[in-house]
Amino acid sequence: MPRANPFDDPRTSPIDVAREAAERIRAITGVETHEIALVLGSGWAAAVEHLGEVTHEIPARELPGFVAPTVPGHVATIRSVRGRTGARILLLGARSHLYDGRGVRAVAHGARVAAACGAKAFVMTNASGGIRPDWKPGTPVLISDHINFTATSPVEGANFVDMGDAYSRRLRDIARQVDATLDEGVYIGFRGPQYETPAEIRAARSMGADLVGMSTVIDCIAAREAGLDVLALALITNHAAGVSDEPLTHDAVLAAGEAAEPRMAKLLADIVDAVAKEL
Ligand code: 8IG
Repeated sequence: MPRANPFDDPRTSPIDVAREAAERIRAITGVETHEIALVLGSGWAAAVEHLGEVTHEIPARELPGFVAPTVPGHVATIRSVRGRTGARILLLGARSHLYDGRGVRAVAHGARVAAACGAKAFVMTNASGGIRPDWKPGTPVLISDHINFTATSPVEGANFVDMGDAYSRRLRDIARQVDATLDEGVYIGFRGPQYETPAEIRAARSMGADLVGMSTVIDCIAAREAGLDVLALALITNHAAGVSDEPLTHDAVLAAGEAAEPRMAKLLADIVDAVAKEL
């Protein structure tokens, strides 16, 4: 039997669920404040080796609001890391996506737990499709802004969250101090899980999108609502539909991610160190 989803009851505040999870994390780790929270998407898992020392590893099912992920290549634990600079890093596995069908509250949970753990910076990574033809699979890209094309929001009630600096310019500048060659672009978030049609990608391009995926936008909005600074790094693992002739398969996406993983791991760990020094 799967565990009951606390978000199914509309009377339960998702902020309270996040606070409970954060209290459990504090009790288990003895760490009062995790300054940085980090979400590792597909292709980014190897970064753990470089970040520092993993001091605690908590199965997702032991924390309110988290469940094991449904997709191979996604991880199911929440880890506490003592970073190379001494900063405490909360590593959030068990990310939910809209296509998992657990609702928008489950998707927003990681950002809310990060905020409840005292984080100032919320660093997300993902694998994305490239709309710009010059971005070959294996290219890392900074997300500079997003188009939320999911037709939903994690914000509940009339809270008019400012999204003017959704992907912190300051944090992007810090990332570029680590790697000046990092390109940046506008991410469009679709619900999925089907990939887009070529017509949808042409529409996305004409709206101003440079890369496409099924994560990140909801988490970003929840993070901004909670007052976190957001940095998001995408690994381009495929050309989006119609950008090249190759068919789009999850296996090919995973393979491209794996091939780039050692490079991405070092890059991400260096960026996290640089962010930690500037907190
Ligand atoms: I990796 O081409 C990855 N994730 N929506 N489209 C969407 N999500 C993706 C894609 C893509 N590639």
